[in-house]
Amino acid sequence: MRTQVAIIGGGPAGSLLSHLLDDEGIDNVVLEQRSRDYVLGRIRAGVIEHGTADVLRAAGLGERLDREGMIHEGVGLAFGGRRLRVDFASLTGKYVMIYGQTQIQEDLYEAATARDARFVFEADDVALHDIQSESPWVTCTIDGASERLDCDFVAGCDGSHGVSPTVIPAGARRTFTRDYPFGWLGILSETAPIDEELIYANHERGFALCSMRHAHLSRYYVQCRLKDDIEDWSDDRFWSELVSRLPAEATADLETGPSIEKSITPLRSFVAEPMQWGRLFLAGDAAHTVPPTGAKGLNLALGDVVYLSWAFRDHYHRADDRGLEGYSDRALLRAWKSVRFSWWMTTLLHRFPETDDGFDRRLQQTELEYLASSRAAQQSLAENYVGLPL
Ligand code: RFL
Ligand code: PHB
Repeated sequence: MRTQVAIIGGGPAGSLLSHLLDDEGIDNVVLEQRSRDYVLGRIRAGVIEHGTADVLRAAGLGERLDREGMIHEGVGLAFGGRRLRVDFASLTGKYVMIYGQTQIQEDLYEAATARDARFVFEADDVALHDIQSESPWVTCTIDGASERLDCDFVAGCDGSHGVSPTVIPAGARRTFTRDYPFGWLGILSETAPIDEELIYANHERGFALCSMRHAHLSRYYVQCRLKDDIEDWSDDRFWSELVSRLPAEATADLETGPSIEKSITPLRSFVAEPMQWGRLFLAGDAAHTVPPTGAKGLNLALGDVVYLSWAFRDHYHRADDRGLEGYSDRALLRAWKSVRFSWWMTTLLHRFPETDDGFDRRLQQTELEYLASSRAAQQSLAENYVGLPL
């Protein structure tokens, strides 16, 4: 096989890149390790930034988003037994949308099928070759047979456990990591959401988050210990822990029910620099991971591929390589802002019992008091939460 851009990974980043390149008439092939159903079965992000919604609409992927997605013009912060609403509309004139990563992925796969895009699922043993040359190539195993794909460029969109980032030699790469000493236990339940908007809670017992997918599907998270086993968390224990971390006024009408999904995610910040090496360009979680507290990971991944699609367009249609040459610096500048915001939200809202002698807790309480009393502080949160411009 031969193509212009070989895309490794068919998650949101790889699938959107394929879509945007096809729009520009740039040939591409997506190699995805998992099956289509497996990718669609992963429950992940739920919050779409204002600008991300615009990107999806401009790509012709806005129809179902605007039909089923919910516009949220604010978010709740619960602490010290009370609730603060940060009003995005008056602070920024923007909003976020509640629309699951699962739905975005479905829309992307449906669009790919409709335009007859070349997606190869269950591509095993993907390996990159001659990345520093002008003619890189990729090998993989499909249905037990070895295949070779020659290309001009490789886009590494294969997530935080992918193969692409490992191609860059350790000496050419610098990594920055912060592992947080806790995880999130998340459940999905077919119940009405607790409120019309999301609630992020800071509590003595730990962080909690009330989110949703639609009017009859709720997503809740509680901070848990890294060594916790999913078996330790019955649904009853989950609900009672959630209730104990939220203000009483919020839980009065909480609808509980059986969980239909339950998983534990460790929290981590990670950045690998640079995002380009020879003819390999990394995008999304392959280059950086943020803890989910700021709802940034998916948005950041999609932002990267917008930059990358512009750079490939300029390369192929305008003989202009400045976009490709500047891609890594440009994407990293934006990524670090999301890394900072996600770290700040995480530090503000979680308990750090192992390292806190009381000083950090007082700082959290003071920061939350400051937020409650300062429009400038709320505006900074709102501006980052709805998303910084591309
Ligand atoms: P993905 O989604 O991990 O996709 C990478 C794809 O590459 C495939 N792959 C390979 N393919 C071929 N060969 C290999 N060797 C391969 N290795 C891997 C994988 O199978 C996969 O299909 O990365 P991408 O596209 O960069 O997208 C990133 C997002 O998925 C991620 O940042 C978000 O889910 C993060 N995230 C959230 N982001 C938000 O913006 N808002 C949120 O509200 C939000 N909530 C969350 C989250 C992530 C969570 N988890 C489980 C990590 C909540 C949670 C709980
Ligand atoms: C979610 O709905 O899954 C969600 C919402 C907000 C976050 C993280 C996850 O910050």
